[in-house]
Amino acid sequence: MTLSVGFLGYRFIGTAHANALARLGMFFPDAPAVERDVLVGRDEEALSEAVDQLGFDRYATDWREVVDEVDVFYNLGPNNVHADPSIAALEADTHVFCEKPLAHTLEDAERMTEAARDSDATAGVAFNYRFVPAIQYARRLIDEGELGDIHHVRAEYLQDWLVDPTAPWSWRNSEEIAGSGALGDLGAHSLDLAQYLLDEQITRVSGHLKTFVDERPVPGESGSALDAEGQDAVETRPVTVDDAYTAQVEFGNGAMGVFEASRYAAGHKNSNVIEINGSEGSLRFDLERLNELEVHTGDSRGFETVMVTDPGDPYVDHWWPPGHVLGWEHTLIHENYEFLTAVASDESHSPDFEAGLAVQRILDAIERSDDRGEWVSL
Ligand code: SOE
Repeated sequence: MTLSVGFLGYRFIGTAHANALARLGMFFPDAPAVERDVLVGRDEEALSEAVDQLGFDRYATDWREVVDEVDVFYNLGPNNVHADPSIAALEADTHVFCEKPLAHTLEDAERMTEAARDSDATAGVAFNYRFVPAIQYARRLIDEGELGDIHHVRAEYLQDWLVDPTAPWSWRNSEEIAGSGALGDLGAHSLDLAQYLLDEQITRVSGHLKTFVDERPVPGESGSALDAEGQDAVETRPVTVDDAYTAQVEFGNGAMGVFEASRYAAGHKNSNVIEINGSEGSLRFDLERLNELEVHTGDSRGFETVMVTDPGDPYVDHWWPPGHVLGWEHTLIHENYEFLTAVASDESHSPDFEAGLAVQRILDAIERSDDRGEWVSL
């Protein structure tokens, strides 16, 4: 059976998923065969170029025509278009893989999850960092009790692409479109990772959000924020989301957590770090060194750096000999392998929309906590 696939969205993350589908059969021969059928967007010129570049058969400008024509619908658009197309697809029993965060509002995330519960199709949310070999290795260590009882988590996700006040306005700066800023874009990853690694839900939060630059220039016709003509008179739009957030949280087992994310942290490109401390040991992961895991257990005096590139390590036997390191794009190949395998065998995928909703509830609670200046329970 070949699964026909339609993508809504074809830029950064669309290209990353298209790359994953192109590599899948080569490295995961037991993965279901996939036909990159249709790309959906609004700009026909850009779409027709993307169709060729990403190896699709055709394009369409209305998702309504597509959601029941394909076997699998990938929702890779801005957050405010996650709900309606995904719900329409699920109502047609078309499988849906949706980018994170699940939606731009809690209400939409709830509607999407309801549709997933009522559908016979598989619904997955693309928290790709669960599929880093070192993260799965870390989860195994925690499951096997190597760290003892987990007491403390700290997670930071730092980028610097908004430090420059002339960095152009984009949908990621709009509450109406994105829902939140660093919180939903980056914090969603950390919160999901922590809940996944601990196998525990966050039960209460205290949050703080901050916007450092409150308006940004809109790109001109050249696509540049500072268009050659009128460098002094560029149009600006308000930034209505956070540039950074911090949160303290408590997990169901009583463990405490400290979370932060920023897109305004000079010098940090994509630093997604999580550290977990237990009664018997600790571990630390940094996406910028994703082939490694720092582990402290037993009597060792400090942390040992473990290269997670051996054939027995998660997914590694599909790739290269030990030490021939993997990169960010492999996380998407692994998650697509798992998702499409679940689709082909009519099973649910983990993380599903329930996991996406669980994170959305935390995002919402962090914002409410910031508004009220007090802890909020989930
Ligand atoms: C942009 O901040 C972004 O691409 C996020 O949207 C992704 O989820 C993250 O993986 C990298 O940064």
